[in-house]
Amino acid sequence: LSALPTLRQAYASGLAVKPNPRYKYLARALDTLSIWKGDITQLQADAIVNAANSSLLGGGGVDGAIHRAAGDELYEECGANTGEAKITKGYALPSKHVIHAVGPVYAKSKVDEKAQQLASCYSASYALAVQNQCRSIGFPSISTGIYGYPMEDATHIALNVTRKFLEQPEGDNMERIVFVVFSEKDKAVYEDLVSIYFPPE
Ligand code: AR6
Repeated sequence: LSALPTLRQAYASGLAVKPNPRYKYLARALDTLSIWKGDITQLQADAIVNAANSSLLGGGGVDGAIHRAAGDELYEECGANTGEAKITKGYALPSKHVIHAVGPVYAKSKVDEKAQQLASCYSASYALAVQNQCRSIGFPSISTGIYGYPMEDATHIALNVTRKFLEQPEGDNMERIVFVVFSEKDKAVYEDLVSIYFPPE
């Protein structure tokens, strides 16, 4: 984690700014957030979030990668509903915990419902992280792979929920939040939108 540049460092090295007057400078966030292109199974944090399905028995995408890297011990019997999350140990992963969040399958005809479910994945993940004394957490871009959620819309939701979390007292103990992206294209989306929610000083 200490190797990943924080948002403050990213701004200092020239990350472009797209301000939104709705959100004021939130000093702590600049030292808390990172956007990192990489494989989430390599991240060493107190918790990584998995983009799971309701069976919580593994699947493809990031879920498959996490299950392969964690080993056979990672297996949750009872499932979870869309928008919910469950926590397990990380087993062979470098991270201590895995938070299995069940994102929505995108559908254009139900945008509001899908957005609420995706927001609930992020807030439920933060709540579990806090309950389990996690001080660092890595998120993949939930629902934007196999589940088809448009990347930009999903990123607005991830950043907005994160902003709200860091504004609440519950967020006080969270020291590092890493948005793990899997492609340069996805990284550009995060870098483009992050300053709307987390403007520089
Ligand atoms: N590290 C970080 N991000 C990754 C990794 C990785 N190792 N692998 C993929 N991504 P997806 P979903 C990115 O499809 O859309 C599974 O079968 C990927 O580029 O993993 O929520 C589950 O069991 C994308 O941006 O998750 C469910 O059935 C993001 O992670 C279903 O897929 C999410 O893509 C969930 O679909």
